[in-house]
Amino acid sequence: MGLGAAEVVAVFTGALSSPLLAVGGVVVDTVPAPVKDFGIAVFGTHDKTALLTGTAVLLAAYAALIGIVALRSWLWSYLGIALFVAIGVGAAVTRHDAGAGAALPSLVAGGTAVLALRLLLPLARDVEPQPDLGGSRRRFLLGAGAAAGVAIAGGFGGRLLTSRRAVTEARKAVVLPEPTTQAPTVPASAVTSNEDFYRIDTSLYPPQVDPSTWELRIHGMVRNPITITWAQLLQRPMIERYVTLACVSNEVGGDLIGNARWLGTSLKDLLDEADPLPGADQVVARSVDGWTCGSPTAVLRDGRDALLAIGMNGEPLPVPHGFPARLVVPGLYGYVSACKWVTELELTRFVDFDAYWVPRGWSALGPIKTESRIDSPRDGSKKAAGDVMVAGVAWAQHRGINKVEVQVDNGPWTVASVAAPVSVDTWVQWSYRWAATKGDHTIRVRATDAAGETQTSTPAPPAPDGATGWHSVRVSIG
Ligand SMILES: Nc1nc2c(c(=O)[nH]1)N[C@H]1C(S)=C(S)[C@@H](COP(=O)(O)O)O[C@H]1N2
Ligand SMILES: [Mo]
Repeated sequence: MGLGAAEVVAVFTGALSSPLLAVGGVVVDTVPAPVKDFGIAVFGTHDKTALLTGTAVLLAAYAALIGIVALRSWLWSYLGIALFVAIGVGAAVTRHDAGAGAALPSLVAGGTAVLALRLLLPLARDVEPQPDLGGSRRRFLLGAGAAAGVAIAGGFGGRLLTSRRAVTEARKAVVLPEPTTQAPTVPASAVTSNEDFYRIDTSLYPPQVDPSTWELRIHGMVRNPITITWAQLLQRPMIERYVTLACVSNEVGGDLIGNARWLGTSLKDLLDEADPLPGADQVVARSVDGWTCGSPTAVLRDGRDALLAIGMNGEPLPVPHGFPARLVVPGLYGYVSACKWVTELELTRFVDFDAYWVPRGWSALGPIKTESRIDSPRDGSKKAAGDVMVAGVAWAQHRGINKVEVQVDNGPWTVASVAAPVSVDTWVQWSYRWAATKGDHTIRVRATDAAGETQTSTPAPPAPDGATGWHSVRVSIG
């Protein structure tokens, strides 16, 4: 009941002040890397749901324990609730940008828990001495059931109201400016829709940023600190580009990669205006929720289409993808470049500042590695003998793909046909017509980038700077 009440209060004090989300956020920020990697390996992009469900189950067990303790000692049960409140308050007030009311949901949760205990305990006491007489068990179960009902209604009602208060309306009202330079048209099959685009971030509830109050501040080691508002951003020249975004956690053959049409203004131009001081080799982008990433200043200024993006596939950025503004940098993994809900760019030096993932064991520099993937046929599938189309994607952002080769079993490497690349910053689609013969076969793929470098066969895990190895699938031909 406490948690349910807290969700209702958090409608007004901010989603992240809910004890469940605040404590969950602390867990996300502090779990040791192996535990986090295990969570992602087991639950994939459902890791957040898994974390919140697990926490709720643990807390239900804790509440039951408090109830049992209360049958023997009020003092200990109150201390148990106080501990729960202390953890909730501690987590909520120490989150980045915590508001004045951050402690309130946890405090109300504690008060509600005490109240629930006082109401239910007398009913529970009646059960003990004479379990089968006078319907005492039934009264207790009814009381407990009613409490659970109120709790669930509060919890879900609160979350529903929170989503109503979200920036959905503000997002709908945004009219994207026309691009000054347009992206070429590309086949729909080479574009990932916003719905299918992978989502990776540390936030348990996506930050709700109203464009009317949004600002981007560029400061630190610059001659000319600048701040731009949403209205000023919309006035800037906008370019439209297809850029393939990839997550460093993507396993060989994985799907934490997507290609979208981004609309945004040149990051290089913004940085030129701020005029970085010599030696400022790192641009730290900071999100409204305190998350940071660091990109090499030289990379952002080398002329590639590094964007302060506001549009994704013709729409304002979806909220989980960074509305109203985020960074998109071709050639760098997301964790070192793609800051969503961005509000600050701080020019600094790599020796002076470690962004979010660096102390957690990931490399400070994260250029995307040349990789390729087989999408069809699927691993483990069965096909009839004869012509089988083998197809997939290959990427080497900002270098470009030169060649894709396919190998069946231990046969020769054969060059696959590659669709005309959109740009060096996007993946390419490749295909190979295979004359499949009866039996079990292994198909492998490897790509060579435009610098002539062939994707390494040596398998490496995602940490610390991206997975390597050749993707293969096993197919049985009958
Ligand atoms: N604010 C914020 N931005 C973030 C992250 C984050 O945790 N918080 N994660 C980054 C990572 S690791 C990746 S791979 C990309 C993913 O972007 P997407 O969710 O739009 O696909 O966002 C990046 N930007
Ligand atoms: Mo990532």
